[in-house]
Amino acid sequence: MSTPNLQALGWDAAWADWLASSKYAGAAVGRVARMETSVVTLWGAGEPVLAQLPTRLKAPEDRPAVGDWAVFQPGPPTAKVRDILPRRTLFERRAAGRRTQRQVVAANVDVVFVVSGLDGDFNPRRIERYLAAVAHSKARPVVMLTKAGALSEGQRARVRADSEAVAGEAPVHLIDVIDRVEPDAAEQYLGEGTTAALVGSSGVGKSTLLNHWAGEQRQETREVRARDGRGQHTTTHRELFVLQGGALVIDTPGMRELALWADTSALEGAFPDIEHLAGACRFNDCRHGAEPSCAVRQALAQGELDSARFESYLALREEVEATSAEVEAQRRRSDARSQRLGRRPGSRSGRR
Ligand SMILES: Nc1nc2c(ncn2[C@@H]2O[C@H](COP(=O)(O)OP(=O)(O)OP(=O)(O)O)[C@@H](O)[C@H]2O)c(=O)[nH]1
Ligand SMILES: [Mg+2]
Ligand SMILES: [Zn+2]
Repeated sequence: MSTPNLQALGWDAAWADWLASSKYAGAAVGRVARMETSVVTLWGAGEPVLAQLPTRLKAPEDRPAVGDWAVFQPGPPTAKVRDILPRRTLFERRAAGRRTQRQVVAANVDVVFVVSGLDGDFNPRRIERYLAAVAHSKARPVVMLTKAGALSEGQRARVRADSEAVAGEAPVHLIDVIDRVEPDAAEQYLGEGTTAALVGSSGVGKSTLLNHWAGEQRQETREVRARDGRGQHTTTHRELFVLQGGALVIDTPGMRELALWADTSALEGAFPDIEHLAGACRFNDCRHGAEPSCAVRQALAQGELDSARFESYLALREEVEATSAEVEAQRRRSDARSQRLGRRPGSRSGRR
């Protein structure tokens, strides 16, 4: 199989300029199309290249993500990744496990489709959480509510209203690619050279959407479990696909939970209504708790701001702040350790 060329994969003048003025001028580059633990699949140089990662890029938080541009040293014997180009956008989350660290999901994506099924998976709180992660990524969010065919007109209107109330500036689409409800609603976001990612819980129909856009079965899909309506984690790798029209789409495995890796400014992006209200609070660092003249509390009392949405905002803020505090504590501990060992604080070896 021959891979698309660099231009077809989204390589543009700005990427080329970066490379030409870097210490890697003239080196081979490729786009990460698939990621396994220590091997990446790179496209853009004829045949797919399987490249090894250097130690420096092996830690989960430092690893390349699908969508990254990588400078590499071609084989033989084996191709090796030398570096990753600075990312324009990055969808990331907090990794599961005790250690506080991030996990990169998809890089250099223009659009993130937040996919949610209207068959039981639907939950406005989950959409808020995903939108906060998209705001942090700097990509453009689009909410795709799948399996709309089973809903009556009235139910659709209600779901649409509930979703638009939490979607902020993100467009919301109710679709069904099997029962053909607005099956081509996403076309407007899939222009030539655009990179999009599909994210959401297992079983919501991410791979089904990809197959529909591709016009053929590129990814396996599987029914949700009859017992609880949950997906079966059918997709197990993040992978890049090229559509006929020239758009690039990253399909991802369903997430059990999306723990945020973000800063509070991402919440501003996901909760523009609350941010707007906050502009009228007396204190510009108002936490919307017990402060006097809090416009957010006032809007709550007057029923202009939904209390479930405000609770959700507070919970996500707490989560983001707790993670930042843990990261800071981790950094201090490792700097102290480095100093004891006589290393420069913050040096790579000190951070491991
Ligand atoms: N009726 C209907 N069924 C859908 C739609 N989208 C997906 N499905 C069904 O939902 C099930 C799960 O779809 P997948 O595409 O495998 O879901 P996924 O999000 O890729 O799941 P993971 O790979 O596990 O994360 C399949 O049986 C699909 O046929 C839709 O719009 N309408
Ligand atoms: Mg899938
Ligand atoms: Zn306030």
